[in-house]
Amino acid sequence: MAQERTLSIIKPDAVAKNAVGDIISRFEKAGLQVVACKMVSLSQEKAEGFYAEHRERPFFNDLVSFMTSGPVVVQVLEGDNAIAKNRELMGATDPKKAEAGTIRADFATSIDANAVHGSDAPESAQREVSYFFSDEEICPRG
Ligand code: IDP
Repeated sequence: MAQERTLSIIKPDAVAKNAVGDIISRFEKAGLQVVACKMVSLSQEKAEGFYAEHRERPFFNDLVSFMTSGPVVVQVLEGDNAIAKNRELMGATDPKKAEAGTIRADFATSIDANAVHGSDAPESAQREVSYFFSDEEICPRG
């Protein structure tokens, strides 16, 4: 299987619930390695840029307000099939539709306050990782 990197964000609702450790533990137990990690408070501009592809969607302003409502933990996860594995661990966007045992089923409150973000494809993973991290900030574990 392909070694991949993906961007994960633990969103403000999950940080506020003190669920950072529980969520990272799920990544590690599934065989993903954290190769970069930081807590940041996103500016409006940074959040808008990150979600630029959703700019025309009706929920865009609410999404940006939510993502700037408190600190987030941004990480790069590395491992076999990391992009799909992370999406599987996260569960469906709407926690009501997320499979039992997934992060969103266990920690999300609603479709907007849904605990985590994960890149959805190799191209978006590459763009999103470099949106938050320089090469020097990523520490491959081998
Ligand atoms: P994803 O995070 O599962 O990849 P996307 O469709 O890319 O889902 O949407 C990005 C984020 O926008 C979601 O995680 C969620 O926070 C928010 N979002 C998506 N759809 C809705 C909606 O219908 N209402 C409110 N927020 C939404």
